[in-house]
Amino acid sequence: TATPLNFDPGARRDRFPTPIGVRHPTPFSSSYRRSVKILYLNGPNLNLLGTRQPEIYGRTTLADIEAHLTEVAKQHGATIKLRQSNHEGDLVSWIQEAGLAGEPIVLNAGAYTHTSIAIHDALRAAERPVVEVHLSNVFARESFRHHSYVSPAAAGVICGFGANSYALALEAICDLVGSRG
Ligand code: CA2
Repeated sequence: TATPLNFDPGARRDRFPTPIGVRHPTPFSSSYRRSVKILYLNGPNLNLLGTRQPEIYGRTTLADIEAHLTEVAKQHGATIKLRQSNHEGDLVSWIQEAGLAGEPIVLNAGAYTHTSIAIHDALRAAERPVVEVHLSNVFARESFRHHSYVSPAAAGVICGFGANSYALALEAICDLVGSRG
């Protein structure tokens, strides 16, 4: 029977030689599973969360969200890194870094969701699992929020559940990358 071209069981072993007498973990053994790092990226104005417009975005701050996600991620055998920037280029650079590091991405690009071809291109180039999140239900708001440049490059979208959208996205991305603790 033919071996798939992309299947190379010796590849890890060659790069990380196993000392004699030590059983090397295989993709099928429990000790092989490394903790997945999930990158949470947040776009413009999301640093204001919890301090302005609570009727739309709630009273939870980004720091509160980060603390909660850190705890929940542990139960999934994952870790999270949360970043926020008001600058489009920062988000593009962080997406590129995630691509190189092999990190899955949860992205709330804020208003750039509706405008940024640069973020769309970066997500496509990164070739990583992406879950798009929004605090508000963008489809129940102005029509200019109904189009997303992120969605076509994402596995799925979660919106409208306030801060809980971020926790639901953690479930979704862990499911996508097979991290179950
Ligand atoms: O609902 C979301 O998560 C949004 O991504 C939030 C963006 C908006 O442009 C998107 O259409 C939907 C706006 C983020 C602004 O965040 C603020 C938070 C608190 C106070 C003021 C702004």
